[in-house]
Amino acid sequence: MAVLEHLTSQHAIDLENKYGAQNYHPLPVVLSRGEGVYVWDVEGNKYYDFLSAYSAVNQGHCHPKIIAALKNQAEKLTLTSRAFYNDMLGKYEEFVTQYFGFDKLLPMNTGAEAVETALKLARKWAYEKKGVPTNQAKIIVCQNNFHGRTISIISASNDPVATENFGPFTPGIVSIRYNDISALQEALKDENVAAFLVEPIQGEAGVYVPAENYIGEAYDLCKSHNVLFMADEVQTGIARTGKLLAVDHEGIKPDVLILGKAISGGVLPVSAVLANNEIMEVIRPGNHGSTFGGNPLACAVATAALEVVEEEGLAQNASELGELFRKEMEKLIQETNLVRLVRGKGLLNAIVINDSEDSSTAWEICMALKENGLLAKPTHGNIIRFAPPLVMNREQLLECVSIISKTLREFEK
Ligand code: IF1
Repeated sequence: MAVLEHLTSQHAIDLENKYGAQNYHPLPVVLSRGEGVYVWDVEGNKYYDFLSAYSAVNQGHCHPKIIAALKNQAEKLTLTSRAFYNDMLGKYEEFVTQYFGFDKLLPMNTGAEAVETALKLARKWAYEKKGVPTNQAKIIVCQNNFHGRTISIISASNDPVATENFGPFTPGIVSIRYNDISALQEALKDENVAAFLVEPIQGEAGVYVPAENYIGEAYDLCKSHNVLFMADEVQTGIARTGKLLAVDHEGIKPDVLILGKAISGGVLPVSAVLANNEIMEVIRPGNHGSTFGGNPLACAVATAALEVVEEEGLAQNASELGELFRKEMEKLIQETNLVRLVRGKGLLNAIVINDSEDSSTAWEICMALKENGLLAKPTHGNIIRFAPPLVMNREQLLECVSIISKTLREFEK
Protein backbone atom coordinates (compact mmCIF):
# COMPACT_ATOMS: atom_id res chain seq x y z
CA MET A 1 0.00 0.00 0.00
CA ALA A 2 1.20 3.46 -0.81
CA VAL A 3 1.86 5.53 2.28
CA LEU A 4 0.14 8.88 2.05
CA GLU A 5 2.39 10.64 4.56
CA HIS A 6 5.58 12.53 3.73
CA LEU A 7 4.87 12.72 0.03
CA THR A 8 6.37 15.46 -2.08
CA SER A 9 4.24 17.83 -4.14
CA GLN A 10 5.34 16.12 -7.32
CA HIS A 11 4.41 12.70 -5.99
CA ALA A 12 0.95 13.92 -4.95
CA ILE A 13 0.39 15.47 -8.38
CA ASP A 14 1.58 12.30 -10.13
CA LEU A 15 -0.85 10.19 -8.09
CA GLU A 16 -3.79 12.41 -9.01
CA ASN A 17 -2.76 12.35 -12.64
CA LYS A 18 -2.49 8.59 -12.66
CA TYR A 19 -5.49 7.56 -10.55
CA GLY A 20 -7.88 10.50 -10.64
CA ALA A 21 -10.36 11.48 -13.32
CA GLN A 22 -8.89 14.44 -15.12
CA ASN A 23 -11.80 16.82 -14.58
CA TYR A 24 -9.63 19.64 -13.18
CA HIS A 25 -6.49 21.51 -14.08
CA PRO A 26 -5.25 22.77 -10.68
CA LEU A 27 -2.46 25.21 -10.03
CA PRO A 28 0.53 22.98 -9.19
CA VAL A 29 0.56 23.48 -5.42
CA VAL A 30 -0.21 20.67 -2.95
CA LEU A 31 -1.71 21.91 0.29
CA SER A 32 -1.66 20.01 3.54
CA ARG A 33 -2.58 22.53 6.22
CA GLY A 34 -4.65 25.68 6.65
CA GLU A 35 -5.19 28.19 9.42
CA GLY A 36 -7.17 31.41 9.07
CA VAL A 37 -6.05 33.24 5.93
CA TYR A 38 -3.03 30.97 5.39
CA VAL A 39 -2.39 27.59 3.80
CA TRP A 40 0.82 25.56 3.69
CA ASP A 41 2.05 23.14 1.03
CA VAL A 42 3.61 19.78 1.79
CA GLU A 43 7.10 21.32 1.59
CA GLY A 44 6.11 23.79 4.31
CA ASN A 45 5.77 26.89 2.13
CA LYS A 46 3.18 29.34 3.44
CA TYR A 47 0.67 31.14 1.24
CA TYR A 48 -2.14 33.62 1.53
CA ASP A 49 -5.28 31.90 0.24
CA PHE A 50 -6.95 34.29 -2.19
CA LEU A 51 -9.60 31.84 -3.38
CA SER A 52 -11.07 30.54 -0.10
CA ALA A 53 -12.23 27.39 -1.90
CA TYR A 54 -14.39 29.56 -4.16
CA SER A 55 -15.78 31.50 -1.19
CA ALA A 56 -16.56 28.45 0.95
CA VAL A 57 -13.92 29.21 3.57
CA ASN A 58 -15.14 32.72 4.38
CA GLN A 59 -14.57 32.14 8.12
CA GLY A 60 -10.93 31.14 7.49
CA HIS A 61 -9.33 27.71 7.44
CA CYS A 62 -9.97 25.42 10.41
CA HIS A 63 -11.72 28.09 12.46
CA PRO A 64 -11.37 26.90 16.08
CA LYS A 65 -15.03 27.43 16.96
CA ILE A 66 -16.29 25.55 13.91
CA ILE A 67 -13.81 22.71 14.36
CA ALA A 68 -14.77 22.43 18.04
CA ALA A 69 -18.43 22.10 17.02
CA LEU A 70 -17.45 19.45 14.47
CA LYS A 71 -15.46 17.40 16.98
CA ASN A 72 -18.05 17.73 19.71
CA GLN A 73 -20.93 16.61 17.50
CA ALA A 74 -18.84 13.91 15.77
CA GLU A 75 -18.49 12.13 19.10
CA LYS A 76 -22.26 12.13 19.69
CA LEU A 77 -24.19 11.52 16.47
CA THR A 78 -23.34 12.12 12.82
CA LEU A 79 -26.17 10.77 10.69
CA THR A 80 -29.63 9.38 11.23
CA SER A 81 -31.15 9.98 7.79
CA ARG A 82 -34.52 11.70 7.73
CA ALA A 83 -36.29 8.40 8.46
CA PHE A 84 -36.01 9.49 12.10
CA TYR A 85 -35.87 12.84 13.82
CA ASN A 86 -32.59 14.02 15.29
CA ASP A 87 -32.08 16.49 18.11
CA MET A 88 -30.07 18.98 16.02
CA LEU A 89 -32.09 19.63 12.87
CA GLY A 90 -35.05 21.47 14.39
CA LYS A 91 -32.81 23.78 16.43
CA TYR A 92 -30.70 24.42 13.36
CA GLU A 93 -33.74 25.19 11.20
CA GLU A 94 -35.07 27.61 13.80
CA PHE A 95 -31.70 29.33 14.03
CA VAL A 96 -31.12 29.62 10.28
CA THR A 97 -34.64 30.74 9.34
CA GLN A 98 -34.45 33.48 11.99
CA TYR A 99 -30.93 34.40 10.88
CA PHE A 100 -32.05 35.00 7.31
CA GLY A 101 -35.70 35.92 7.93
CA PHE A 102 -37.64 33.09 6.24
CA ASP A 103 -40.35 30.71 7.48
CA LYS A 104 -38.75 27.48 6.36
CA LEU A 105 -35.53 25.75 5.33
CA LEU A 106 -34.92 22.66 3.22
CA PRO A 107 -31.49 21.17 3.99
CA MET A 108 -29.28 19.66 1.29
CA ASN A 109 -25.52 19.18 0.92
CA THR A 110 -23.93 20.69 -2.16
CA GLY A 111 -24.74 23.93 -3.93
CA ALA A 112 -25.90 22.08 -7.03
CA GLU A 113 -28.37 20.05 -4.98
CA ALA A 114 -29.78 23.21 -3.47
CA VAL A 115 -30.19 24.75 -6.94
CA GLU A 116 -31.90 21.53 -8.14
CA THR A 117 -34.16 21.72 -5.12
CA ALA A 118 -35.08 25.30 -5.97
CA LEU A 119 -35.88 24.30 -9.56
CA LYS A 120 -38.17 21.51 -8.36
CA LEU A 121 -39.79 23.78 -5.80
CA ALA A 122 -40.44 26.44 -8.44
CA ARG A 123 -42.02 23.98 -10.87
CA LYS A 124 -44.26 22.42 -8.23
CA TRP A 125 -45.29 25.86 -6.97
CA ALA A 126 -46.11 26.90 -10.55
CA TYR A 127 -48.47 23.95 -11.06
CA GLU A 128 -50.07 23.94 -7.65
CA LYS A 129 -50.26 27.65 -6.80
CA LYS A 130 -49.90 29.64 -9.98
CA GLY A 131 -51.97 27.32 -12.17
CA VAL A 132 -49.43 26.68 -14.92
CA PRO A 133 -50.62 23.75 -17.12
CA THR A 134 -48.88 20.42 -16.44
CA ASN A 135 -45.32 20.17 -17.75
CA GLN A 136 -45.40 23.69 -19.19
CA ALA A 137 -43.46 25.52 -16.45
CA LYS A 138 -40.48 27.59 -17.52
CA ILE A 139 -37.52 28.85 -15.57
CA ILE A 140 -35.70 31.97 -16.72
CA VAL A 141 -31.92 31.95 -16.26
CA CYS A 142 -29.13 34.29 -17.35
CA GLN A 143 -26.41 33.83 -19.91
CA ASN A 144 -22.96 33.03 -18.50
CA ASN A 145 -24.48 31.75 -15.27
CA PHE A 146 -22.87 29.15 -13.08
CA HIS A 147 -25.22 27.16 -10.86
CA GLY A 148 -23.50 23.76 -10.67
CA ARG A 149 -22.90 20.56 -12.58
CA THR A 150 -26.04 18.39 -12.67
CA ILE A 151 -27.73 17.69 -15.99
CA SER A 152 -30.66 20.01 -15.28
CA ILE A 153 -28.37 22.79 -14.14
CA ILE A 154 -26.03 22.53 -17.11
CA SER A 155 -29.17 22.60 -19.26
CA ALA A 156 -29.24 26.25 -18.18
CA SER A 157 -25.59 26.82 -19.08
CA ASN A 158 -24.17 28.29 -22.28
CA ASP A 159 -20.60 27.25 -21.50
CA PRO A 160 -19.56 24.66 -24.10
CA VAL A 161 -16.91 23.15 -21.81
CA ALA A 162 -19.60 22.42 -19.20
CA THR A 163 -22.23 21.15 -21.63
CA GLU A 164 -20.65 19.53 -24.69
CA ASN A 165 -21.72 15.90 -25.18
CA PHE A 166 -23.78 15.80 -22.00
CA GLY A 167 -27.13 16.08 -23.76
CA PRO A 168 -30.04 15.57 -24.02
CA PHE A 169 -30.82 18.46 -21.75
CA THR A 170 -33.71 19.35 -19.46
CA PRO A 171 -36.41 21.37 -21.23
CA GLY A 172 -38.28 24.36 -19.85
CA ILE A 173 -35.34 26.70 -19.46
CA VAL A 174 -35.21 30.13 -21.06
CA SER A 175 -31.90 31.97 -21.12
CA ILE A 176 -31.75 35.76 -21.29
CA ARG A 177 -28.96 38.33 -21.12
CA TYR A 178 -27.73 39.11 -17.60
CA ASN A 179 -28.05 42.67 -16.40
CA ASP A 180 -30.70 43.40 -19.02
CA ILE A 181 -34.04 44.43 -17.54
CA SER A 182 -35.84 44.67 -20.86
CA ALA A 183 -34.81 41.10 -21.72
CA LEU A 184 -36.41 39.99 -18.46
CA GLN A 185 -39.50 42.04 -19.17
CA GLU A 186 -39.84 40.34 -22.54
CA ALA A 187 -39.32 36.84 -21.13
CA LEU A 188 -41.90 37.45 -18.39
CA LYS A 189 -44.63 37.91 -20.99
CA ASP A 190 -44.88 34.13 -21.09
CA GLU A 191 -47.53 33.20 -18.51
CA ASN A 192 -45.97 29.82 -17.85
CA VAL A 193 -42.88 31.26 -16.21
CA ALA A 194 -42.43 29.81 -12.74
CA ALA A 195 -39.24 31.50 -11.64
CA PHE A 196 -36.26 33.68 -12.42
CA LEU A 197 -33.01 32.11 -11.18
CA VAL A 198 -30.14 34.58 -10.84
CA GLU A 199 -26.74 35.16 -9.23
CA PRO A 200 -26.65 38.65 -7.65
CA ILE A 201 -23.05 38.83 -8.91
CA GLN A 202 -21.90 36.36 -11.54
CA GLY A 203 -18.86 34.65 -10.05
CA GLU A 204 -17.59 32.30 -12.71
CA ALA A 205 -18.40 34.79 -15.45
CA GLY A 206 -15.55 36.83 -13.95
CA VAL A 207 -17.07 38.52 -10.90
CA TYR A 208 -19.48 40.40 -13.10
CA VAL A 209 -21.36 42.97 -10.99
CA PRO A 210 -24.65 44.06 -12.58
CA ALA A 211 -25.86 47.65 -12.67
CA GLU A 212 -27.04 49.10 -9.40
CA ASN A 213 -30.81 48.45 -9.14
CA TYR A 214 -30.76 45.54 -11.59
CA ILE A 215 -31.50 43.01 -8.88
CA GLY A 216 -34.10 45.28 -7.28
CA GLU A 217 -35.86 45.98 -10.56
CA ALA A 218 -35.74 42.33 -11.57
CA TYR A 219 -37.33 41.44 -8.24
CA ASP A 220 -40.13 43.98 -8.72
CA LEU A 221 -40.80 42.71 -12.24
CA CYS A 222 -41.02 39.12 -11.00
CA LYS A 223 -43.45 40.20 -8.28
CA SER A 224 -45.71 41.97 -10.74
CA HIS A 225 -45.83 38.80 -12.90
CA ASN A 226 -46.36 36.33 -10.05
CA VAL A 227 -42.98 34.74 -10.76
CA LEU A 228 -40.61 33.49 -8.05
CA PHE A 229 -37.37 35.43 -7.69
CA MET A 230 -34.72 32.84 -6.80
CA ALA A 231 -31.31 34.13 -5.71
CA ASP A 232 -28.37 31.76 -6.05
CA GLU A 233 -26.18 33.07 -3.23
CA VAL A 234 -24.05 29.94 -3.04
CA GLN A 235 -20.98 32.04 -3.84
CA THR A 236 -22.07 35.60 -2.97
CA GLY A 237 -23.81 34.80 0.32
CA ILE A 238 -22.57 34.65 3.92
CA ALA A 239 -20.83 38.05 4.14
CA ARG A 240 -18.65 37.66 1.04
CA THR A 241 -19.80 40.84 -0.69
CA GLY A 242 -19.83 43.05 2.41
CA LYS A 243 -23.38 42.27 3.51
CA LEU A 244 -24.76 39.02 4.86
CA LEU A 245 -26.36 38.43 1.43
CA ALA A 246 -25.55 40.17 -1.84
CA VAL A 247 -29.27 40.93 -2.30
CA ASP A 248 -29.09 42.97 0.93
CA HIS A 249 -27.24 45.65 -1.07
CA GLU A 250 -30.54 46.28 -2.84
CA GLY A 251 -32.77 45.68 0.16
CA ILE A 252 -34.83 42.90 -1.39
CA LYS A 253 -35.79 39.52 -0.04
CA PRO A 254 -35.84 36.74 -2.63
CA ASP A 255 -38.79 34.34 -2.67
CA VAL A 256 -36.30 31.49 -2.72
CA LEU A 257 -32.79 31.83 -1.29
CA ILE A 258 -30.15 29.27 -2.23
CA LEU A 259 -27.12 28.92 0.06
CA GLY A 260 -24.12 26.60 0.15
CA LYS A 261 -20.35 26.80 0.51
CA ALA A 262 -19.67 29.16 3.46
CA ILE A 263 -22.81 28.20 5.36
CA SER A 264 -20.53 25.53 6.85
CA GLY A 265 -17.34 27.59 6.66
CA GLY A 266 -16.19 25.12 4.05
CA VAL A 267 -15.92 22.36 6.66
CA LEU A 268 -18.63 20.06 5.32
CA PRO A 269 -20.88 20.13 2.26
CA VAL A 270 -23.93 21.93 3.63
CA SER A 271 -26.50 23.74 1.51
CA ALA A 272 -29.98 25.08 2.06
CA VAL A 273 -33.03 26.42 0.30
CA LEU A 274 -35.03 29.00 2.23
CA ALA A 275 -38.55 30.19 1.45
CA ASN A 276 -41.74 31.22 3.18
CA ASN A 277 -44.60 28.85 4.00
CA GLU A 278 -46.81 29.59 0.99
CA ILE A 279 -44.01 28.40 -1.29
CA MET A 280 -42.32 25.68 0.75
CA GLU A 281 -45.62 23.99 1.64
CA VAL A 282 -45.90 22.49 -1.86
CA ILE A 283 -43.16 20.04 -0.87
CA ARG A 284 -44.78 17.08 0.90
CA PRO A 285 -43.30 13.87 2.40
CA GLY A 286 -41.59 11.82 -0.27
CA ASN A 287 -41.41 14.62 -2.83
CA HIS A 288 -37.76 15.39 -2.25
CA GLY A 289 -34.88 14.59 0.07
CA SER A 290 -31.35 13.42 0.65
CA THR A 291 -29.68 10.87 2.93
CA PHE A 292 -27.23 13.41 4.27
CA GLY A 293 -29.31 16.60 4.10
CA GLY A 294 -29.92 17.99 7.58
CA ASN A 295 -27.57 15.57 9.31
CA PRO A 296 -26.67 16.44 12.90
CA LEU A 297 -23.00 16.98 12.13
CA ALA A 298 -23.85 19.46 9.38
CA CYS A 299 -26.32 21.24 11.66
CA ALA A 300 -23.74 21.67 14.42
CA VAL A 301 -21.05 22.86 12.03
CA ALA A 302 -23.25 25.27 10.09
CA THR A 303 -24.69 26.78 13.27
CA ALA A 304 -21.17 27.51 14.53
CA ALA A 305 -20.10 28.82 11.11
CA LEU A 306 -23.01 31.29 10.97
CA GLU A 307 -22.35 32.40 14.55
CA VAL A 308 -18.75 33.17 13.60
CA VAL A 309 -19.95 35.41 10.75
CA GLU A 310 -21.95 37.50 13.21
CA GLU A 311 -19.57 37.40 16.18
CA GLU A 312 -16.58 38.46 14.12
CA GLY A 313 -18.37 41.08 12.04
CA LEU A 314 -17.25 39.45 8.81
CA ALA A 315 -19.67 41.37 6.57
CA GLN A 316 -18.41 44.72 7.84
CA ASN A 317 -14.81 43.57 7.51
CA ALA A 318 -15.39 42.37 3.95
CA SER A 319 -16.99 45.70 3.10
CA GLU A 320 -14.10 47.80 4.49
CA LEU A 321 -11.26 45.64 3.24
CA GLY A 322 -12.95 45.27 -0.13
CA GLU A 323 -13.00 49.00 -0.65
CA LEU A 324 -9.35 49.27 0.35
CA PHE A 325 -8.43 46.38 -1.94
CA ARG A 326 -10.16 47.81 -5.01
CA LYS A 327 -8.63 51.24 -4.37
CA GLU A 328 -5.16 49.70 -4.23
CA MET A 329 -5.78 47.55 -7.31
CA GLU A 330 -7.01 50.56 -9.25
CA LYS A 331 -3.60 52.17 -8.73
CA LEU A 332 -2.20 49.31 -10.79
CA ILE A 333 -4.31 50.39 -13.76
CA GLN A 334 -2.30 53.61 -13.80
CA GLU A 335 1.04 52.17 -12.76
CA THR A 336 1.22 49.11 -15.00
CA ASN A 337 -0.33 48.56 -18.38
CA LEU A 338 -1.21 45.04 -17.37
CA VAL A 339 -4.44 45.69 -15.46
CA ARG A 340 -7.40 46.89 -17.51
CA LEU A 341 -10.18 46.82 -14.95
CA VAL A 342 -10.92 46.11 -11.31
CA ARG A 343 -14.39 45.07 -10.21
CA GLY A 344 -16.23 43.41 -7.38
CA LYS A 345 -18.04 43.94 -4.12
CA GLY A 346 -16.79 43.34 -0.62
CA LEU A 347 -14.06 40.71 -0.82
CA LEU A 348 -15.31 39.15 -4.06
CA ASN A 349 -13.17 40.93 -6.63
CA ALA A 350 -11.44 40.39 -9.94
CA ILE A 351 -8.90 42.12 -12.08
CA VAL A 352 -9.13 41.99 -15.85
CA ILE A 353 -5.75 41.68 -17.53
CA ASN A 354 -4.92 43.61 -20.69
CA ASP A 355 -4.90 40.55 -22.89
CA SER A 356 -7.30 38.38 -24.83
CA GLU A 357 -9.78 35.96 -23.21
CA ASP A 358 -7.92 32.99 -24.63
CA SER A 359 -4.47 34.09 -23.54
CA SER A 360 -2.58 32.28 -20.78
CA THR A 361 -1.55 35.52 -19.08
CA ALA A 362 -3.87 35.18 -16.07
CA TRP A 363 -2.60 31.65 -15.49
CA GLU A 364 1.03 32.77 -15.71
CA ILE A 365 0.37 35.63 -13.29
CA CYS A 366 -1.22 33.16 -10.85
CA MET A 367 1.90 30.97 -11.13
CA ALA A 368 4.05 34.01 -10.33
CA LEU A 369 1.75 34.97 -7.43
CA LYS A 370 2.20 31.46 -6.05
CA GLU A 371 5.98 31.88 -6.15
CA ASN A 372 5.49 35.08 -4.16
CA GLY A 373 3.26 33.43 -1.55
CA LEU A 374 -0.30 34.10 -2.68
CA LEU A 375 -2.76 31.66 -4.23
CA ALA A 376 -5.39 32.85 -6.69
CA LYS A 377 -7.12 31.24 -9.65
CA PRO A 378 -7.85 32.59 -13.10
CA THR A 379 -11.38 32.56 -14.40
CA HIS A 380 -11.03 32.83 -18.18
CA GLY A 381 -7.63 33.54 -19.71
CA ASN A 382 -7.53 37.20 -18.71
CA ILE A 383 -9.43 37.46 -15.40
CA ILE A 384 -8.10 36.71 -11.91
CA ARG A 385 -10.53 36.33 -9.03
CA PHE A 386 -9.41 37.56 -5.61
CA ALA A 387 -11.45 36.24 -2.71
CA PRO A 388 -9.51 35.85 0.55
CA PRO A 389 -11.08 34.54 3.76
CA LEU A 390 -13.09 37.28 5.46
CA VAL A 391 -11.14 36.93 8.72
CA MET A 392 -8.25 38.80 7.12
CA ASN A 393 -7.05 41.98 8.82
CA ARG A 394 -5.97 45.28 7.29
CA GLU A 395 -2.26 44.65 7.77
CA GLN A 396 -2.49 41.25 6.06
CA LEU A 397 -4.52 42.71 3.22
CA LEU A 398 -1.91 45.41 2.63
CA GLU A 399 0.82 42.77 2.58
CA CYS A 400 -1.20 40.91 -0.05
CA VAL A 401 -1.64 44.09 -2.06
CA SER A 402 2.13 44.53 -2.10
CA ILE A 403 2.63 40.90 -3.19
CA ILE A 404 0.17 41.42 -6.05
CA SER A 405 1.71 44.78 -7.08
CA LYS A 406 5.24 43.41 -6.97
CA THR A 407 4.24 40.34 -8.98
CA LEU A 408 2.47 42.36 -11.66
CA ARG A 409 5.42 44.73 -11.96
CA GLU A 410 7.88 41.85 -12.28
CA PHE A 411 5.58 40.29 -14.80
CA GLU A 412 5.48 43.36 -16.95
CA LYS A 413 9.27 43.42 -17.39
C1 IF1 B 1 -16.36 23.56 -9.40
C2 IF1 B 1 -17.01 28.18 -10.61
C3 IF1 B 1 -17.05 29.32 -8.51
C4 IF1 B 1 -21.73 28.50 -7.62
C5 IF1 B 1 -23.02 29.03 -7.66
C6 IF1 B 1 -23.98 26.91 -7.35
C7 IF1 B 1 -22.74 26.30 -7.31
C8 IF1 B 1 -21.60 27.10 -7.45
C9 IF1 B 1 -23.21 30.50 -7.84
C10 IF1 B 1 -22.65 24.82 -7.14
C11 IF1 B 1 -20.30 26.48 -7.45
C12 IF1 B 1 -18.00 26.36 -7.70
C13 IF1 B 1 -18.00 24.94 -8.18
C14 IF1 B 1 -16.57 24.66 -8.43
C15 IF1 B 1 -15.98 25.91 -8.90
C16 IF1 B 1 -16.82 26.98 -8.32
C17 IF1 B 1 -16.99 28.16 -9.13
F1 IF1 B 1 -15.87 28.71 -10.99
F2 IF1 B 1 -17.11 27.03 -11.17
F3 IF1 B 1 -18.01 28.96 -10.99
F4 IF1 B 1 -17.12 29.40 -7.26
F5 IF1 B 1 -17.01 30.42 -9.16
N1 IF1 B 1 -24.09 28.24 -7.54
N2 IF1 B 1 -19.22 27.04 -7.75
O1 IF1 B 1 -20.66 29.29 -7.78
O2 IF1 B 1 -22.15 24.48 -5.88
O3 IF1 B 1 -22.39 22.02 -6.16
O4 IF1 B 1 -20.13 23.03 -6.30
O5 IF1 B 1 -21.35 22.96 -4.12
O6 IF1 B 1 -15.20 23.13 -9.47
O7 IF1 B 1 -17.30 23.15 -10.09
P1 IF1 B 1 -21.48 23.03 -5.62
